[in-house]
Amino acid sequence: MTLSTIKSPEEIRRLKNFKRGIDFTILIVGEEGIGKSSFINCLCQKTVIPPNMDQVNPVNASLNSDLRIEKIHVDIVEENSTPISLNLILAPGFGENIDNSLATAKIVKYLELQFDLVLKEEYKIERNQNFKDGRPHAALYFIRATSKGLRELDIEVMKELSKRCNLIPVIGKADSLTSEELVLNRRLIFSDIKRNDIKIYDFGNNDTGFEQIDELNIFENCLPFAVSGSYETKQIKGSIVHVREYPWGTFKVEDVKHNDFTLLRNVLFGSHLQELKESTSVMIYEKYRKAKLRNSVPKFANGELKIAQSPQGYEDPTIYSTEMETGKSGNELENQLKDLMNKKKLLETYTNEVKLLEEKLHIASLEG
Ligand SMILES: Nc1nc2c(ncn2[C@@H]2O[C@H](COP(=O)(O)OP(=O)(O)OP(=O)(O)O)[C@@H](O)[C@H]2O)c(=O)[nH]1
Ligand SMILES: [Mg+2]
Repeated sequence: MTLSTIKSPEEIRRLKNFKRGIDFTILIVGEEGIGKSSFINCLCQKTVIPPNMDQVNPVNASLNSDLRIEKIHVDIVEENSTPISLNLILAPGFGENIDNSLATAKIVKYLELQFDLVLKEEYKIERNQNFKDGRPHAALYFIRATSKGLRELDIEVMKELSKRCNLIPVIGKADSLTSEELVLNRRLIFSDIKRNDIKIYDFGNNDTGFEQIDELNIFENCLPFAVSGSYETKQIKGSIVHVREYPWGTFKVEDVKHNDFTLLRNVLFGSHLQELKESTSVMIYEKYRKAKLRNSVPKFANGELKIAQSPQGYEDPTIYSTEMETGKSGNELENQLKDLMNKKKLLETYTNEVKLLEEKLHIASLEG
């Protein structure tokens, strides 16, 4: 091997990353017909969900009722960039009932289950090499622009999502709004978000390189992102773009002057990808883990071993049920603690014996 054939560390790192790809998971929630599938199609730059099809095959459908959780895997491979192994989590059936509180609860249950599975994995001595981390790194919530701000359902689900995900609010079908209507809707939705104390993802709290070009206030003016999607493509100036044709002209999905689609895509797949992943494991999951352990770590009350059943701050214990609490892991933890207490008692006995011997020695030395 000659010196010229040895790759630089940076090159090796890049090649390794390229081979492995970056895992990224997005949860997409929104009422029926708001443009989710069309948006996903543009986001992935390929037909992921065929047009006029409600959804693709329910792979790994985990909840069987009006609201289902479906997962789609897509490899995003683009020239000169690390491939993204993208997992999309969809919730078809959301918002279609009169009482949608159950739908929100089901999404919450699914998200908490993903946290619990990670927590359970962390507890293991022998980790599962093929464990798939299902925690979404971003949750896109599609809002219908009604010129009245958020609806009760939007508030309810956004509140719950924001506790468990990096929530990014999105206004769907942006092309159907005039610029004045968009400004009004953005203002109303944003003030409802603030008034209801919904914690959306904080774009200002990161080092993404955006500061250098003073584009941070882009996010302030663009929240919620107003996006459009389409299945129709057209060749314009040598490149294929997604379009929506109107009598007044052609609306181009990828055109930054027409809507925020490209900005949002860049945020998800570029500028904020790592930050969204870090924030998920360092902030969101950590908060959940602490709350969960604080309540499930065995406590001794009157000499009795007790294990609390539901995590504080993550309400609704009725929908909360995991193996961690009910099954093997709880018992394992209990046994470990009993073992620890026995050892502690033994240590106390030895310490007392040593103390006694020391005292005897001291007395003997005085007498002698
Ligand atoms: N004007 C406009 N129409 C859109 C846009 N995106 C989708 N549509 C249309 O809205 C209808 C529903 O679009 P979908 O993308 O299937 O919406 P969806 O949210 O996936 O719908 P469900 O899967 O049924 O919940 C279709 O007729 C689309 O052509 C958009 O950005 N602007
Ligand atoms: Mg759809």
